[in-house]
Amino acid sequence: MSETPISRRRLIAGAGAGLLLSGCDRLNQSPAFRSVLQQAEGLHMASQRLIGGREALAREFTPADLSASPRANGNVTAQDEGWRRHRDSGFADWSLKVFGLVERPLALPLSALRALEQRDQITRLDCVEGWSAIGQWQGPRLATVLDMARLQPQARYIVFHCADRMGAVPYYESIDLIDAFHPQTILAWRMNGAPLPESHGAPLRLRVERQLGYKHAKFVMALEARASLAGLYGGRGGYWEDHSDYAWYAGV
Ligand SMILES: Nc1nc2c(c(=O)[nH]1)N[C@H]1C(S)=C(S)[C@@H](COP(=O)(O)O)O[C@H]1N2
Ligand SMILES: [Mo]
Repeated sequence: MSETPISRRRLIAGAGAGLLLSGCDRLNQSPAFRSVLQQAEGLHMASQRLIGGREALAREFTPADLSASPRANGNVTAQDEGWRRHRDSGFADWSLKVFGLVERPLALPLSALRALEQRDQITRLDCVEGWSAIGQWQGPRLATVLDMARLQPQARYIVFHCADRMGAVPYYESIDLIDAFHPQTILAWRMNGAPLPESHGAPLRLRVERQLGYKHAKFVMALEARASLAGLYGGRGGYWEDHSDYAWYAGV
């Protein structure tokens, strides 16, 4: 009986395979991530995740910690004409598109997103400009939606296409599969107990709790699974990454 922990420690110390066996059980439950793990790059990402702690959870707060008047930053409305029509009809016929390297492209109305298993979390957004805000966010895990769409094995990044523009250029962002399958990464349609307000990215925004504010794409219209960020606008994976010195990976 007392031998089990020792042999487990030996296994972990002994080999990368041991690390995978001991540490990846939760991620392994996702069929999409399993197909990634079957490849060399997937193995590399998995060890990075264990060493760098990217699977660690962001701090969650209590209702007493909620910001009294949460700031809205960047664009507080969207210019896309389709989005404007949907806003004017309460997003009743709006749907989230899922396309790219998926077996099953999807168009999910808000009712479908609301019917999925939900996460409800009180978390803090840290903006690179030096302020932060604590809010309550609800929505399905991004992982749930990606598993419905079934990622193809070449998929490495999830890109978020937004309805707002910076000048002539739409806002866009991207994350890798470690953050995409992180348990706190959600597609939030509800903030502080009410439908997501326009200024915070109605009808749907990304919450990627281990990264800075500019990664939390608002006004999300579509998700695209890609093998590479090359060929996506400037190739650096996000609007600010392409137009400033902001890093693509912005861990907090
Ligand atoms: N589509 C879109 N998403 C965006 C932005 C934006 O201008 N457009 N601004 C980003 C920045 S810099 C921050 S700090 C957060 C602000 O989120 P909030 O408005 O809910 O506070 O949204 C991020 N997501
Ligand atoms: Mo920001």
